Amino acid sequence: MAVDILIGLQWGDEGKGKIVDVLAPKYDIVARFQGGPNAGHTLEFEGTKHVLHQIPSGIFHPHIQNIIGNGVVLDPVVFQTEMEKLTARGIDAAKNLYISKKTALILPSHKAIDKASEEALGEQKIGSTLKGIGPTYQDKVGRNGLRVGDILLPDFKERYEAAKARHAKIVGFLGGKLEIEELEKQFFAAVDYLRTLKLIDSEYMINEALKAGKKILAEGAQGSLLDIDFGTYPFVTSSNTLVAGACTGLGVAPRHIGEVYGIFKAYCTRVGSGPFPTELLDEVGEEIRKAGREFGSTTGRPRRCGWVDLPTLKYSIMLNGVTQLNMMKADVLDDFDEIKVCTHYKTASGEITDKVPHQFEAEIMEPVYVTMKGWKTATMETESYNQLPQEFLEYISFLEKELEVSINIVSVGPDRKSTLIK
Ligand code: 2SA
Ligand code: MG
Repeated sequence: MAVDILIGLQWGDEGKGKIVDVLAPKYDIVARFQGGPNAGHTLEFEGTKHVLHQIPSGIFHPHIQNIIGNGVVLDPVVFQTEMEKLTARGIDAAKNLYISKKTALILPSHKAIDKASEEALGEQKIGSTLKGIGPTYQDKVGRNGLRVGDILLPDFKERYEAAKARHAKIVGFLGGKLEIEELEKQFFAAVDYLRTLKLIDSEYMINEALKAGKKILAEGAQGSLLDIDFGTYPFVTSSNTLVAGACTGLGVAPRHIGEVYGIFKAYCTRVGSGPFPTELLDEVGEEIRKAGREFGSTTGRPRRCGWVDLPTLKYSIMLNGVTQLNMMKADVLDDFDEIKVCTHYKTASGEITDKVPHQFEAEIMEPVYVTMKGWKTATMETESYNQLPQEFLEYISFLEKELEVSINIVSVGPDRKSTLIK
């Protein structure tokens, strides 16, 4: 048996939450392997919208066990709030949730460092969600971090105080001040709550499940272009968002990786700073933002919008070994006369390439577009893949030919039922 993985191929917000929700019934376990409360996975069904930040999207299915893996960074306060929201909706989340003892803990002082470092960067800021992601991963890699399992130790409070004292110095160095009394109260209350849950060595759970023939889905957060190694550095998040991250973030050997679902939007968005070659700063971009309701589901920030970008998509497909593609939010393009597809970039020296450069800005890459005819038809009510308008099917075929991977699912609306399978 294998672990299938679902990965965002752009800068996040591709609609991963929706696809996990659609695929989930086939799986016994859904696991998160990286990222933390910076993620916002939106699911809509039965007329209600649900946003998950840290809890795997399998939680809405009572037969699925959900794992927060060791590669994740967990904020106990955000987590508790999320759990309470689920309980209020009648979901017994605690019953089906397992958290790795090796998961990194986000402390209130990590959030203070995040804020102080962004302020210190000024114009050069990353556009972080300020959830403490970067500083928590820094502590993990720097071998200073606290982990979920530590809350079970008798000296947890002392460990916490030592970390906080160190963080106070960092915040001071960055020109800020550590003022977290209120947040600390919430933190310790949430840690008490966390202690009541199933804290386990989840690498055993997953590998035993594999042996027993269970089906596992790993749910990526953010997107491939925000990967710490291969993304648009330094405008990235602090984890490996690629398939490889699922191996280290869950304790799964590479030979157990099965299907890789690559999720992308029929256009492209980015939230936060950094290069975005196909960004539309005109009314077309504005139209996409409006039609696609493109606002950050964690921070509410307006997302930058642009046309689909094939060189970066090819890059993500290559790095992840994508076996099938899922194209999301295609209905957002319903009203456009023309739809553009960036197939290549033009460099400062006039060279045409479909390779992603080391640094976009330094190499002054301009998008080269192919223009396609829009379908100008409302697609949300479409009942099957083959009933999609002709121009829509041509758009799909063009992308499939360029990307050399089949587009097996097309989504034409936020609801579970607006999902067309080839
Ligand atoms: P961070 O918070 O330090 O990891 O931010 C670093 C960069 O990664 C981007 N990032 C994201 N991009 C898209 N979606 C994300 N999740 C939320 C959403 C974001 C929101 O679902 O909409 O609500 O604003 C996400 N999380 C991190 C971030 O913008 C920085 O560029
Ligand atoms: Mg999101």
